[in-house]
Amino acid sequence: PIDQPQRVRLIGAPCDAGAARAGARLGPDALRIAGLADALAAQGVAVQDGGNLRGPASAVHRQPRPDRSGLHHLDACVRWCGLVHEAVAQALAGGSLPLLLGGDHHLAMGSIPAVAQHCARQGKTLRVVWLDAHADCNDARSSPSGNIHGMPVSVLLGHGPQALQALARPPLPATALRQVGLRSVDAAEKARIARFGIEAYDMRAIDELGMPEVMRRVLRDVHAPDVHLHLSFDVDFLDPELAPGTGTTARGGPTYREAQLCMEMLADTGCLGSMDLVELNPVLDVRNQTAELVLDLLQSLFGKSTLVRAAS
Ligand code: 6HN
Ligand code: MN
Ligand code: MN
Ligand code: MN
Repeated sequence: PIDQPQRVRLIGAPCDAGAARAGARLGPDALRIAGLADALAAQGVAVQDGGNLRGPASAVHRQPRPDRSGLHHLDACVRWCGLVHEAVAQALAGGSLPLLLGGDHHLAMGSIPAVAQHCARQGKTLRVVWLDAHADCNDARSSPSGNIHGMPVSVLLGHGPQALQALARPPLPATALRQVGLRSVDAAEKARIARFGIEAYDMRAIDELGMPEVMRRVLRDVHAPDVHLHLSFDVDFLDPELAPGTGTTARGGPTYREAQLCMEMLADTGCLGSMDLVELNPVLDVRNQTAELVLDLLQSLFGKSTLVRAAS
């Protein structure tokens, strides 16, 4: 129940320098072609498309080994994060909800610190909900791949590779972060989640507790008006049978309804203030179905409901 239409600014970041394979750079346009602006407008959102950021080009072929830093495409990732940080900060300062269209998940090291700085200025409490099959909690040493999209959570909490630390100021307290949907976690990440004290819900938790209880726990302290909710949505959170268009799929993800309910419960908080929509890879998709599914979910996130609901 808001009287002014919510203003959303689309920020395209066509970059896959942090990913395992090329193609996520096409994500922003696949979402536009699927009808992103219209889908949001149908929910009464005032959409402003800021177009795509222009950053360093990524190579199509992977270098055989990470550079001497142990990280693939480090310089490109750092530069992209800087561009994203600036664009997100500007959108927030202008009173819009920045919707970052990735691009791969390393870009969250650009968006989330900008959001954290905004929250600090506004005296708001930041809560980050991270929907992902993966924990994204490696550092250069523990990473099995050297791919930077597997590292943003470590960096955001102040523990990642030195070369990326400057991006994440201020570091988030672990209590600000909640992860949901995990099912592909490296051994070192598993240890780190426990050590950092990250509140994480894997697929077993969703199976045992059910999505409603998981989301009630995740959102227990997410209440308007003093909380800013940032959603970091990795498309591989979804089950790959529903959402094949992403680079690092993991089977056994949430069902269609579980994913919808998750969006509906996030919407009910009224706290959503910014979002990353990342890891859509149209090269791997079938007839843009993953982009279309994501729009369906976004409509729920922006308030679509089947029936009129009593205020809770
Ligand atoms: N993502 N844990 C694996 C790695 O290479 O570090 C996979 C990371 C996937 C990251 O999907 O955003
Ligand atoms: Mn991710
Ligand atoms: Mn800043
Ligand atoms: Mn992932």
